[in-house]
Amino acid sequence: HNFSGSRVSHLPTTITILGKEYPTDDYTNIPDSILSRLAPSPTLPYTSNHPLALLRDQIEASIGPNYTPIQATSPVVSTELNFDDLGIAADHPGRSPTDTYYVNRDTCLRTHTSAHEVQTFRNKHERWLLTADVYRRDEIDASHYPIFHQVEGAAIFAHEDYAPGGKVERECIEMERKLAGANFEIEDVVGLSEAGGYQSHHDPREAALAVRHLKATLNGLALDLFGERHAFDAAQKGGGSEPLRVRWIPAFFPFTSPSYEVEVWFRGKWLEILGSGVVQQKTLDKAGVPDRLGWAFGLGLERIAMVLYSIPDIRLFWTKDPRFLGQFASAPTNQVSAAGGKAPSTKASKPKLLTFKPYSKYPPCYKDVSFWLPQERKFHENDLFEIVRDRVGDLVEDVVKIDDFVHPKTKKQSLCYRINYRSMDRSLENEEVNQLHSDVLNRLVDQLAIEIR
Ligand code: FA5
Ligand code: MG
Repeated sequence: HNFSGSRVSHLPTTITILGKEYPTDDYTNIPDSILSRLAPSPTLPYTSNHPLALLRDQIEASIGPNYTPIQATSPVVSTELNFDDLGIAADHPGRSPTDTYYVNRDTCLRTHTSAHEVQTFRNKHERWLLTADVYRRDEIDASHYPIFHQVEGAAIFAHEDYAPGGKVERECIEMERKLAGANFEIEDVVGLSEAGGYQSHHDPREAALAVRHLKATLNGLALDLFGERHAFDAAQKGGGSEPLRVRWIPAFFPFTSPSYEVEVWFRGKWLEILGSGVVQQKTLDKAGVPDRLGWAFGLGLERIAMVLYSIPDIRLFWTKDPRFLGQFASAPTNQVSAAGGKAPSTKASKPKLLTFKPYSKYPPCYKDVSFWLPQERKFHENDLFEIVRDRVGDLVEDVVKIDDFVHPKTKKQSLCYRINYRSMDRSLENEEVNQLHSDVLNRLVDQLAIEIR
């Protein structure tokens, strides 16, 4: 059952993570490059002047004081919390060791913030926003990184709150009134059945009201995050009054029904910002709050920050280069106005329109690796990416497959990948790149049993 080619060879029988010892097994696949960066709580979204922190602040401000902000703890979670409690079946592709980092068969690095839904509801939080670092084995390019950050938001209510004229309805009316006055266009691309339909044990009137509350809340968030920026861009182009467009697309998540993805039309593209839906009652039962009904969403901070602040490469979030961080210093909060009095705080509005000015790019240096696949075992390209990441770290910009063919006689399959080496912060020496590349080749041969051509 050795699914993962990059499983550490000569694996010790236990590993220690954040001071705790775990037994290893045939699922264990966390490389040192990841282990060395695990922390007892998320860091970047709580680092002052960091774009992820600015964005988290904006999200918390937009969703409002009714929602408790929660900073997650250790990323090490049980597979029960990350998958089983959320109805993610044992054979779901996201659970494969090619996609998930496992400490062992029962323990993994959280792949999403939804891993904390059951605990957070169990702790009697009814409206909350939880921020965490999440981990996924994935490809290598300007928009993928094995560690990224999500914010999970949720609201659950008692049945009495769903009564006609009750709390939920009143809040919907208030949020919708605000949205009606904005330059905003909402497209519901979605049929209820495509989105999974209401859960059979829910009162359809209550479920419909939960969806209405979810939509009003997240449309408000989209408008707060993108509206001003969008209007500013349009004015720059002399356009002026183009509305901000948001659309709701049917989606599937095992832990919500109905389920939606929200996209925003921004700079000529539909940008997916989050997944959401009405929480499966099984999750709430598991959390000990079977008498509640409500919604949840999960969004990725990096993707939104990259678009909002024009950050061209996801590796930049990890740099300590002052040419990056210096650009995100918040506006002073107690400026003195021309009239002599204290001006109102500009903290909330200034970073929103901040645009990163890229500093010069250092020269790239690419190297190709061509190889025959072994016939006796499965190859998954995430294993190759992992080996490159583990050795090269942030000095790899992307890895792209450039050739794939099967030899007509031997039936052996050949692949060729191009590894693009480039630092964000400095010029790489030839010798350094040669050394990195030769180490990568050795590890690929060693761990994936491939044959270099
Ligand atoms: C989830 O992770 C669900 N847990 C979201 C959810 C929560 C649904 C609660 C329903 C209820 P997904 O894998 O699509 O779903 O990721 C959610 C968001 O995270 C995406 O919309 C995207 O903004 C971001 N995201 C996903 N993968 C990446 C990635 N590799 N890099 C950066 N951001 C990502
Ligand atoms: Mg998705």
